[in-house]
Amino acid sequence: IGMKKKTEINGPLIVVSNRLPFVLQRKSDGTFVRKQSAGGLVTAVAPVVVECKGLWIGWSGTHDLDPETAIPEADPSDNAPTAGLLSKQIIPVHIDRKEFEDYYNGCCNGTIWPLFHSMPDKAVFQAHTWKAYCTVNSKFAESTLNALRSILADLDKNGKTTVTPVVWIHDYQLMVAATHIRHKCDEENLRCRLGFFLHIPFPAWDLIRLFPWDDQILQGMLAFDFVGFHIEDYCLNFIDCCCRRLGCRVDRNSMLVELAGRTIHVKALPIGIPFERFVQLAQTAPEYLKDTEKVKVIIGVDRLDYTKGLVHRIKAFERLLENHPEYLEKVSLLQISVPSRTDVQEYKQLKDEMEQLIGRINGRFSQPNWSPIRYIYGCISQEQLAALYRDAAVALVTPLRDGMNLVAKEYVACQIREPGVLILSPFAGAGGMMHEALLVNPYELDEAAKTIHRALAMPLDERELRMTQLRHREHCLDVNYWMSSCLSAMGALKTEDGDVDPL
Ligand code: GDG
Repeated sequence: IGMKKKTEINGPLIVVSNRLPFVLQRKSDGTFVRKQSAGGLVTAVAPVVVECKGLWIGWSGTHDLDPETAIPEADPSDNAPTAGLLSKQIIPVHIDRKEFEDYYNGCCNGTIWPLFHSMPDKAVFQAHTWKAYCTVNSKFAESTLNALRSILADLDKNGKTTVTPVVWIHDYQLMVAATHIRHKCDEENLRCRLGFFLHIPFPAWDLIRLFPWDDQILQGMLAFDFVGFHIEDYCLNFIDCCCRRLGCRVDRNSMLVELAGRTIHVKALPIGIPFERFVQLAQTAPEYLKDTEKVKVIIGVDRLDYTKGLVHRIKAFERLLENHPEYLEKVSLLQISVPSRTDVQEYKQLKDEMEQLIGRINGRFSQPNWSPIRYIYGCISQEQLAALYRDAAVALVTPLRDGMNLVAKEYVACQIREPGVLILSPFAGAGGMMHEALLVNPYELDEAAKTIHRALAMPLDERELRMTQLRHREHCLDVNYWMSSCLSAMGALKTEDGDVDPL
């Protein structure tokens, strides 16, 4: 442990993401307050933006915000990681309701999300939503350019003419924003380094080619200087697409792509979690599972999303109960499903399907004082989440496809008492690195049921051995490590302290 690189930044950083690191909520008197988001990404990135006096550009989470309205400062009692961000460091992008509907529910979540998760049958291709996607990306680009112009004017005024600002754009909502930024930077001779990180998978060429505007996506991504993905497979898919669709010269070993005389650097940077924060929460959180003595709890925690393999998971658990009646009244599955993208049709259908399926299984197996499945449709506090991770005997993390998956990592971080077992899908990015988990193909229901049985019956020494290794890796490769690796890859770090690569 102790592999953290020093994150001393060599210039201003502009972070751009679909959403700001907090959402704005209107109070009854008409003014707005910040409502914090607890994600690991925000926890890692916000302090760096605070430290380098950088900026964060994103949508505010509301269509009601008037462009003239000032962003509220943090409440003095606020101790969230974003509290240090002054209102002048926050730049909201205004998107009207209809445009947002086409851009976000339409193109981002109705087209790109399913396609990039290799589920093309769920993808809807429509010219007008793609148009909205491009328009909104240009809006983000315009805000970024305005910020960049004023940062550069400031730097130049203070004689810091060699300092180059870094623009770091996140995720699949903003894959073509750099096209416009690059064009204007060339035209106006603005210096900046453009970096991008994709949080979801990048699929193979035979899926990307289904997208009618695939060339524009690839060109958009190649307008960056640096493009990061969670794992090497996604990097290689991307490089392959650039080669086949655009005829770029590529170097797969060094992960370089050439376009119009520029060289784009591609790199795998697997995201981690705030490991120590989860350990701390697990140490202090009270017990919520009163009956852990009698009933072993298997936990599942996911956004309610068809990529997460929830229906397959519930069916595998049913198969376990069919094949192993000895678990009746001894084991229960606690599934927490966070409402997500509730305006999109596929998500409404999934909600109904889950409720029916769980109702049927509970009806089939329940006893007066025991039910096989406890289902929460909602969000719980991070403290409660940590306690549940800590006390669950097994975690089922079985997505059909997932960029990385943080739940697998959070579960092992919280395993500070008698170790449990992580069951993980090889189709999550995390599956390629967390070798000591029990890996199972979620589509194979019998195998999945057998794997749950194996986890429940695993001897303590084997559980300890596996969990120790898993926890060690996640502690080393935590979100701070990821953050400094990204900054370093984008050339934004002042010092590299020569740390050994823990892999
Ligand atoms: C995307 C990619 C990639 C969940 N329920 C509750 C709750 N959560 C938190 C978890 C975890 C996060 O939500 C979910 O993260 P995942 O990584 O599992 O999934 P996505 O939302 O799909 O994230 C994914 C990630 O980006 C990062 O790059 O790993 O592959 O799809 O942190 O803890 N948090 C609280 N209550 C809940 O009920 N407080």
